[in-house]
Amino acid sequence: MTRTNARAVRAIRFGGLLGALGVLTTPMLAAARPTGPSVLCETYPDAPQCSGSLGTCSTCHTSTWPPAWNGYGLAVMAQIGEGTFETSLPTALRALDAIDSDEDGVANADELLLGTNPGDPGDAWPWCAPETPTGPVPVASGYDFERALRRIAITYCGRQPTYDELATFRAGATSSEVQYERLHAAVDLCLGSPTWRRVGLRRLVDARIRPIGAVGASSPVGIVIGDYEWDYRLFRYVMTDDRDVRDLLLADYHVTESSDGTLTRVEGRVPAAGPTGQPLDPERRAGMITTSWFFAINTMFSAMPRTTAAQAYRAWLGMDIARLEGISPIEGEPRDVDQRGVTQAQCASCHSTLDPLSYAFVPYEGIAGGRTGVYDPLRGSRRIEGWSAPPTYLLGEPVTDVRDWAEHAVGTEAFARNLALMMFRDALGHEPSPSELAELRTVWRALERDGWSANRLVHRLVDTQAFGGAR
Ligand SMILES: [Ca+2]
Ligand SMILES: [Ca+2]
Repeated sequence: MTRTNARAVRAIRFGGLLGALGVLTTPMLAAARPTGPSVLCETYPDAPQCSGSLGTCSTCHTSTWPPAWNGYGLAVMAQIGEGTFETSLPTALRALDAIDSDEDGVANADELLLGTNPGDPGDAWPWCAPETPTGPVPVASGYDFERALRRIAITYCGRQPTYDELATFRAGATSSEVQYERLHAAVDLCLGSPTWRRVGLRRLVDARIRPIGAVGASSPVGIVIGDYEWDYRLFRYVMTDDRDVRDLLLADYHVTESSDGTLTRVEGRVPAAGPTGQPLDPERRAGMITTSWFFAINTMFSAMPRTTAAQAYRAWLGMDIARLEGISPIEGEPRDVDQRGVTQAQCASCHSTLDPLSYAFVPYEGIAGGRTGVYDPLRGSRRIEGWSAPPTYLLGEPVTDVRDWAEHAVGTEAFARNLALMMFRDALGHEPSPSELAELRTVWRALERDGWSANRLVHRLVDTQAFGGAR
């Protein structure tokens, strides 16, 4: 902390909250702290926002530039004592555990551990507030097998169960063991159905691939920037038949489809006259984050592929830097390699994470006709003056290239959490509540033990109270 900031912080501490308000609105004296979320997570390792993720600046901030704090953030700043921000923050946080800074009826520490925002009165779980009568708390009171069966049929078979199916399910099912076996047989049946393999999985990944029909391979106006069907086929292939889901980021192959829907792996490059092929050598490939469509739609014409790295981080690790998630600043960054002014305070808090996350993607072409998505080690020096290929970092770890980026990524809890959340939202249509998230944690933590199979993940999801609990 600079001497100026230390003075500001002392002024806040001794001046109380109203005094703090005056000081904090002076940008010269106070700034958003990108290290805040990681220190908060070290202090509250069991907070849901810290499990398989890095926390978010919005716990304390309403804005990082100009820096603005919510009521909780202001209270925290008022508690900061001597020493650096990082060393005094844990004590400051703990001092406010029993306080209800946003006056929504739930104490700060309880909010952090339940996954709601202690600085936002509109964000609280109603059953946590004391004015709410105890119960009905969403706690297990049994499991409704028929309810789960209906959800399985709709989510994975794309339809309601038929009268005959329900009758068969009920017939002679005198024990929960029998119902359990029948339920999981239905899961296997639906996950193997053409509806799930061809339609459901496409829907599941739409937001991550971001197809744009107007410029896809079947462009009605003849402007083609890439063919996202490669992306859909790869996703569907990896997510079926108990394959290793880490191939979402590690696949060095492509996938074709026959007319009967059979997906087949193909090796090497896929040549094409325009941008519809896959031009990368296998050693430059990293699954969904190195398809030619991925570079076309994200890098586009930019020299510095910040959007590309941000999308890889958001889509496959579940952290959205634009929403101040996954901030993991690197010392000396951003160095502003392309003179975009990202070292200015309003940009630096995100770009100290984003820029070093992006450098490894620089050698991959964006939209460039027949060269779309090619790997060109000289691209950086061609496109960025004074390019020196600075080191790339993912979650604070140095990585050598995009392949290494992907290998680090699939080893993080964030990768497994993101997959489990993707399946949860698809099946239940909402974000997990605190108790559901706690349950879901056991689902994603079993992924490695289950051989990294998406189908096994669905079976575990079906077993949760969130999926089939009686309500
Ligand atoms: Ca509160
Ligand atoms: Ca709250």
